[in-house]
Parts: sequence; structure tokens; C-alpha cells
Amino acid sequence: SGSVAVAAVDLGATSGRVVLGRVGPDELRIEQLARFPNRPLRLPSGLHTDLGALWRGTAEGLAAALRIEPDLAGIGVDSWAVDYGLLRGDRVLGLPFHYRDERTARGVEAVHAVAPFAELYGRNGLQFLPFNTLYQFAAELGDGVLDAAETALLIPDLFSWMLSGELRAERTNASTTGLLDVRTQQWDRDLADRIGIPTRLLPELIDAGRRIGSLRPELLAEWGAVDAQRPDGGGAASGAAALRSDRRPVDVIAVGSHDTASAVLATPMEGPAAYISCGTWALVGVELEHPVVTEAAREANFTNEAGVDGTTRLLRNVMGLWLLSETVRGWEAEDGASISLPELLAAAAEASERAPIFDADDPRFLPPGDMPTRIAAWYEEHGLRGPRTRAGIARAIVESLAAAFAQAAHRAAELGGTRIEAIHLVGGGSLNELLCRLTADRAGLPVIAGPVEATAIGNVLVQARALGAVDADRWALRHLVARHETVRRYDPR
Ligand code: LFR
Repeated sequence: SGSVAVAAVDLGATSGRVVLGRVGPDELRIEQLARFPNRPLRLPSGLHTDLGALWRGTAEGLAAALRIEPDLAGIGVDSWAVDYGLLRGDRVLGLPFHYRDERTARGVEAVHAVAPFAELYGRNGLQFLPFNTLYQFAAELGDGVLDAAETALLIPDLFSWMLSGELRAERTNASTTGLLDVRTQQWDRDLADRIGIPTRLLPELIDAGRRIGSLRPELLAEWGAVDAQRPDGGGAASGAAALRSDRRPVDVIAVGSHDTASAVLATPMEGPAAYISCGTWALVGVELEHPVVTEAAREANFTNEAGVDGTTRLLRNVMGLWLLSETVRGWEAEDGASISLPELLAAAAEASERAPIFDADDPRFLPPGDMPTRIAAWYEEHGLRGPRTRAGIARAIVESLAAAFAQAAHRAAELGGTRIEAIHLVGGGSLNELLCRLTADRAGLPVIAGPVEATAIGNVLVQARALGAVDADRWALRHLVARHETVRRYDPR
């Protein structure tokens, strides 16, 4: 089979990007075409996602993809999990809430009054996180908006619908809602009914690797028309007409639409290993063939999320780079000037001030706000002396994250009954040398860092496989990543 060109739309907590991928049996090349910030909006109703900004960035990126690669064959969308938009007919009902919005507390109470956490865990296999979709729905019950909605679409499904007009719920991301039965991988309508969540909101499920639909012709024409305005395009009208008649439709393809599912698919594991998909969040765990819904897993608060090809990710959400970025954001506001992260991390690596580690997973760190003050309060409440200097604070954050990573990796292996010989760290965190080194030291295992763009690569690979350009199981896909991407190894000291 020859190679194929596809576009990955990868929406992250701090930025979105559109990546062009070219994949064949011995080819894997990716090129970033657009990157745009994702900044939450603080509105009277709470914290929301700026859907318009993300759609504009996506549209511009995809127009560029069609310009560069007129034979673009597929588009796949992934993003962070749990958040959703509501539809009535083809209207989007307002801006999606952001999962860090604090309204979810009342949703947790409402759900647990009907179904206690131990029962929920048995049904959905999910770690307790106050923002899981079912709690968000429950927090909205009674304000009338859910009643008006006909469908709820998780963010990537919402984008796939805006691109294709088709309503589907991709399974890896559906597994983060709390409303997917961990055993049958079907919607748990009985649970939704008991909580009072209208089951009509839940769309038909689809697996990663299946075709959702075609790119809407009006988008193809609009984005194609940009191409026609190039000097060699032969004029807008004729160019657009040529595009419409000659080209085959662009498929919108279901990928591992939960960013973590895509990232883990593209993690170049070749033996028994744990992974850390580290961006705003750090997802630390192991890949398994079956969920582990035991009391021990529940008590350790480990989640069972659905992976590509029917796998399970047994993992824990660890707070991730959010702690560092939100701290830096606060300092920048204080200084009225920007701070260089590499310089801060270099200072942290050299810092003479060494504080004990703190609990990076304390829920007080979830909402946006003043992190240094919250960290100082944590130390004070625990009768410990916290760091005072910025370098010392950055060091304490990175040390505390590394400690949490190491612990979660070993615990995942234990709970999953598997052995690990290495830890693969992918995503933005793989560029943070101090974090990689300290994780290796604390885990007593080599850390293999990279690729940075694992999520976009996983997205691209599933599309290429669906289009028949590669014929491979997930290990062969990972081998392709290992051959074409460079990684860096940190041995424990
Ligand atoms: C990572 C991630 C996590 C999810 C969190 C919130 O980007 O998707 O897996 O728990 O974001 O959606």
C-alpha cells in the first residue's frame, strides 16, 4: 500500500493544533500547520471553553492542510476528555462548560446520593474526579438547559459533527463520562435514568478506526476556495469548481478521540513498560487487555479508561504541568512580565533550597488560581517548612510531580499484575529534563522521553490504518513510531 496524507486536530488544555501526517508502511512524518491558544472564558455562568476560537483555529489549520495536500484523505479530532456541548437540532446551546468550573461539587453530591462511589466504580471503573461528565450533567439538572437539548457531544465528537454533520460518540472518550459500562462498553442507561440524566442525550457509539462521515461540501468549497486564490490556482471561481468536481470526499474518521488514548497508542513501548502522558495532566499507568475493577484499584483511585483496539488503560490522573504553568502564570501577572520556563527550570535544577515534597494531587490545586499561596498553605497545614524562593518552589513542584509519577507507575503495575522495566514519558513534559531525570531517580527505572507530539501521532496512525495505508496491530504502529521519532533515555542514579 502507498502512503496517505491525513490531518489531526488535537485540542489540548492550553493550546490546539492541526498537524499534517504522511504515513505509509515505512513512513511517518508529521508537520504542524497551526497552533492556537485555548484560553478558558470566565463568564457570569462560570468557566467555559471558547468554542469559537477553537473552531476558527481548526478551520484555518484544515484549510492550510487542504492547500498543502490537495489529496488529503482524512481528518480526525481528539481533545481532553469529559467536557461536552449540547445540541438542539443543528444549534449549539451555548458554550461548553470547562471541567475546572467549580459547579461540579453539587453534581457530585447529587450523584452520590443516588449511586454511592463504590457502586459507580463497579459500573464505570473510573477514578473519582469531580469533573467526570456524569457529575457535570447532574450539576446542570434543574436549570432547564439539559431539558432543551436533544444531544450531548463530547468536545471531539462536537468537532467531528461540525465537520461532517454526523452525530456519534467515540468510545475511548465516552469511557470518561462515567456513563459507559466498563464491562459491556455500552451506555449505562439504567444509571443515567436513576440520576435523571435524559438518555436521549447519549449518541450512538462508534469505535476508533471507523468512518464517521465526509467533510461537509460547503466547508470543502470554502477551504478549497482559499487554494484557488493562489497565483497558480486559476482564479477563485474556476479553482473552487475544479476542486468540487475532481476530488474524492475527505473522510472524517473516528480516532482515539480522548487525547490520552491517542497518546498511549503512539507511545513507543516495546517491552513491559508504564507510560506517562504528560501535558497539563499527567496520566500515569499501564495498558491492559482487561479492566481491573477491584477494591484495591478503587481504594488506590485508579481509573479504567477505554483504549484503541479494545485495550484498557489502568491509570491515575496526576496533577501534571498545570501546577507549574499556573504558578508561572501567577508570577507573570505579579511581575507584569513573562517568565522563561527553561530559565526557571535551570534555576530549579540548581536550587540550593530543598523543601520536602508536597501532595501534588491535593484537590485544592484543581481550579485556576494562586498556586504559590495554596502550596504554602499545604506546607503550613502539614507542619512543614515550604520553599520561599521561586527556584525553590519550582523545584518542589517538579520533585513532587516526579514522586507522584514514580509511585503511580509502580502502583499501576502492581494493581494490573504486570511487570515494568521502563517508563515512557510522552507529551510536553518529555521536554522537561529535570522532570524526566527526577522521575527516573525516584522510580529506579529508565525513563524514555518522547515523542512530544504523541497525541497527534496516535491520531494520524489510526486514520492511516483505517484508510488502509498501514496494516498493523498496535505494537507494529508503536514500532513505526520508534523507528521514525527520536527519544531520549534517562537512567536512574
Ligand atoms: C488529558 C485529559 C485527561 C483527562 C483530563 C480532563 O488531556 O484528557 O485524560 O482526565 O484531560 O479532560
